[in-house]
Amino acid sequence: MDNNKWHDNCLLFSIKIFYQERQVKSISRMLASGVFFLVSGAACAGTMTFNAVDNGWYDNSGNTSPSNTNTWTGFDGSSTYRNSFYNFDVSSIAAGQVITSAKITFNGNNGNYASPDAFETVQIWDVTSTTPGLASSVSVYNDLMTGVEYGQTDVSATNGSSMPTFSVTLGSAAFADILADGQFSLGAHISTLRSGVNQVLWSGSYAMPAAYLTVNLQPKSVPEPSSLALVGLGLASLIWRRKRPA
Ligand SMILES: [Ca+2]
Ligand SMILES: [Ca+2]
Repeated sequence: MDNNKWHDNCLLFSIKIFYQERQVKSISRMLASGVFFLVSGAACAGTMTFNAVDNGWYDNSGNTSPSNTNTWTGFDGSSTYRNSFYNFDVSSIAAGQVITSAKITFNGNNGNYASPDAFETVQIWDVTSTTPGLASSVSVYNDLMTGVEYGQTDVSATNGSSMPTFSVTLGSAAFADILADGQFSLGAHISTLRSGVNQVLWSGSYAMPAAYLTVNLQPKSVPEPSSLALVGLGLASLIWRRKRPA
């Protein structure tokens, strides 16, 4: 996918340095490079980011509009409540990967903060029903604010101003769901709504994608015993070569 970025260059870089140093007949430099390989490999985790492939809202009557990318979330002050959804294609995460952390980031300047309140609390929920955004459904609306809550944060802005950029860290309960089947969805719900007052986030928004998912992965291939063995093998071959009759 074009919008995925794989940052694991640090491990490749350390392997390259290690093999370059193998050409140098210096035991101390090779030892140093082996240590560098181990330390840098262990310190470099992979990060993948995924732009939402679809986003939108469901209202409390179950209505959604499949072509509408507006993520209006909250209460219109009279009778309509909306939760928003965010779908991600995470199929490019290789099998067997281990997630160490994840978060969703909402892009700023996407509609307005339309609430007289100093802050609103945004909760991020799991999605276990059908993929949101395809058809109207009251059960999808409910799914976007029930089940497993992955995380929440308070969002502050002046009434009527542009929405800020902000992130919500997803708890470890989300990790297995991200890895489950290549498709991952999140629901956003405001838990600080009071009656009779318009309280809406992303009012008048239109961005596609409205958000992106960041997933940090354990380094894939840092088998410390075998890299130690590589260093040992290199040392053994150097010693053998030095002991050979000229
Ligand atoms: Ca749910
Ligand atoms: Ca409120």
